[in-house]
Amino acid sequence: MGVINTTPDSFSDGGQFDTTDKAFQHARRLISEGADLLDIGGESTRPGSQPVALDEELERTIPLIQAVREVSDIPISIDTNKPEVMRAAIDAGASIINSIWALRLDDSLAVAAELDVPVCLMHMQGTPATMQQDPVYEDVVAEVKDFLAARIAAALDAGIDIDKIIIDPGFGFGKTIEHNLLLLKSLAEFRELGVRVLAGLSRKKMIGTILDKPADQRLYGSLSLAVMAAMLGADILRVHDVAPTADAIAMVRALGKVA
Ligand code: PT1
Repeated sequence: MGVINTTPDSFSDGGQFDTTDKAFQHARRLISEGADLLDIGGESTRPGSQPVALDEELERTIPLIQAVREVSDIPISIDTNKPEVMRAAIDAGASIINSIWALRLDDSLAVAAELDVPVCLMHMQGTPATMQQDPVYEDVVAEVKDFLAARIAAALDAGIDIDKIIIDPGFGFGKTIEHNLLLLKSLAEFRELGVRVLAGLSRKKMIGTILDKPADQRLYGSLSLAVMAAMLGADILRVHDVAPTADAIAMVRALGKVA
């Protein structure tokens, strides 16, 4: 899963059209690099980020989804928590809903069930604005696993098929480095919940802290974590650097093919 950024950067004065065009070019690049799926979101959910208004989120995502749809059949996931964005994105050609709130907000669970598409349910402690202030768990693996089991049950209750459910421990979402490492180490356990597992580790702060490197120097750290996650059974990797990750994962797959 290749990540597409749709947030206007503070140095560009080209407005949303300029940003959407850049995002579109980036999408084409990730497709040519071998992405199986693109994740498009219009609201940043990084630590410390603030919510964005509905109109803004629609403007950032829908024209981009339409533009990608015109040149490619690649599956697109919409990274959103707003039911209106879910509807508009699926209507525009997206086919997966990625919810960092695990469909806990408003009537998002009912809307996702009605749209009848695969959903990714992610664990988060707190909210993006405050989640990194003081994350506390007694047993992070058990708590995240219990939460995801409960959200799988809620999704099944709402009428979503088991084969349309994906879970994600939510690396960096209300977790210290130690929490993130414990979750990664135990990633194989999440497979016991009987649904596909997604891991998003690419360029995250845990890599920056361990290596003492800024976001643009986290490629090798990201690749290492991608390999570990794949070997521990992750089905989908959310990444920024598609070409190098595809090579790394091809090597993991080769290992899986020998007796
Ligand atoms: C993710 C994810 C996501 N991550 C899913 N969706 C982000 N399903 C957005 C940091 O610690 O892992 N899974 N959508 C990006 N969010 C973050 C969080 C970015 C933490 C950076 C950090 O640096």
